[in-house]
Amino acid sequence: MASFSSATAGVSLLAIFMVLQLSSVAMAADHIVGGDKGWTTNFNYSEWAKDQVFVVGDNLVFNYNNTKHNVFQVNGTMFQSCTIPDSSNSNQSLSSGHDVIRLDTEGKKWYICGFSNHCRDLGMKLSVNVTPSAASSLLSSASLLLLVAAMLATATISI
Ligand SMILES: [Cu+2]
Repeated sequence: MASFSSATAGVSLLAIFMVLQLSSVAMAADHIVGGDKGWTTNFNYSEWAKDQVFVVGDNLVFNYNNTKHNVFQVNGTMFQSCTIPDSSNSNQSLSSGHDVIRLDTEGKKWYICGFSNHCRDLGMKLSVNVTPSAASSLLSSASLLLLVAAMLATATISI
């Protein structure tokens, strides 16, 4: 009976540990676009993005002077050619100066500044590749480990 309760305690502890680890992994990261420089002219955003891992659930944070810049999410073709979306379609433009964009889906996303030649000539274009959440794959490996732990516990009890 004593070995049963200690095994149960061991499995419970393991389960708690797994849940804690899972929640830290699942926590969304904020990516401050351009770091301290923010969203501005003459900054290499492809260099900046290259060193980051963007995961579904993370946020992109655009900090900028909203009298000089804004943020448009565009498609790949518009990104390449720096085509600014029709200004009558104003709901596509973000202009608060502190915009937080949640990366809800995986795949490529493109952002440009809609002010004059900022995208075309001054480098205000950002492309990110969003990868699937790590939590879902980790969850299955965690439950597998729990299963193994439960089996070991059962084996201990039967001895
Ligand atoms: Cu701009």
